[in-house]
Amino acid sequence: MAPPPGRVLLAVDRYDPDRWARIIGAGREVVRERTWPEDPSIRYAVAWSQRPGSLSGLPNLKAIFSVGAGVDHLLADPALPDVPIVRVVDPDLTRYMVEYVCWRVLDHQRQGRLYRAQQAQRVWHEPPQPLARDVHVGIMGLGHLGRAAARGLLSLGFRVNGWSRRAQAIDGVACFHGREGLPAFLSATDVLVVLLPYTPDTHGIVDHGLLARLRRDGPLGGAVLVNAGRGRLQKDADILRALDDGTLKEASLDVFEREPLPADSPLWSHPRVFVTPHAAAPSDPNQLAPVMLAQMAAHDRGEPLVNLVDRVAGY
Ligand code: NDP
Ligand code: OXD
Repeated sequence: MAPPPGRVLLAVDRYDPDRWARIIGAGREVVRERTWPEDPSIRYAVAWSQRPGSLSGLPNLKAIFSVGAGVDHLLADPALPDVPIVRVVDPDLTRYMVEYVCWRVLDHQRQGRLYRAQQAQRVWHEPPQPLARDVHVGIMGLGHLGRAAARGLLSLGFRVNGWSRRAQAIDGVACFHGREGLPAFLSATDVLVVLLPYTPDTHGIVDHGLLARLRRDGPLGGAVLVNAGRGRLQKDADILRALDDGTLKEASLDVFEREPLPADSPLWSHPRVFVTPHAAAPSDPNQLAPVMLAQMAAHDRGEPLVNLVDRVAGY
């Protein structure tokens, strides 16, 4: 008789844990808490921002599945067990991110803020309109999401630059890499789109010094920031300073140093900031949980896991 499939420990504090439990529970027994400390029945964990130590000491744990594309929330746990980590790479999540990036870049290019203000004042005025082909969008992070966003922006006619850790080649994209490639990348960029993972290397990278290197004399009349990567890539106070001293014209921020964004943050009411609540590309258990269950079953049959995290690189 085949052994019963191992149980799944669900350690998710976001994205509606009850829904995750229900959908994963259709394929495997799910536990929200261990029955005893070294519970041998647990074979997989599905996690987002788990309590530190809550996945350690499980003798039969085979892999951890991140509920998100980013895994900084998992790696922050000093007692994270040394098993493979599978992250989300999913066409629907990618599509959401491409939509978010194109929406925000188009809104900045087509002067959405100005028209909203004009409408509020009943002003009928058509300012000069910059062409997409004159706007250079620079994407920090050329992974699954950055590359897809680049293709979306190219299809809208924007010029696209990209920056990554290692050298990359993408048709139609001017690619830069490494710290040495950063100054040239920034000085050729009007709209900076941040799609990096949060790692020790990228911590606080979007600071005033970096923003000051963006092109400010381009067709938008100033530099623009769009961050949908992680909040701790940026320094919120530096963004405010850059907006107020003319370094930045506008920003669209989906992520923040502290989330939820504290009610007293000046970013909420800044007239040139567009805030969304870490909603650029949600992880939907309807799509993602069946894929995780299929990977668990394949792994139980001896097949390799896919979309594994490189723990040394941190993403
Ligand atoms: P990938 O791992 O596929 O790609 C990461 C990219 O970042 C790679 O191009 C990598 O370079 C680059 N990178 C990493 N470290 C550095 C560094 N030190 N210097 C320069 N480049 C670096 O990630 P995804 O594209 O799938 O996702 C990116 C991030 O988006 C996630 O980590 C997550 O934080 C965020 N995210 C946010 C969401 C939201 O709703 N706001 C939803 C989903 C994800 P290289 O190509 O050389 O490896
Ligand atoms: C993710 C996220 O990393 O939702 O997928 O931020």
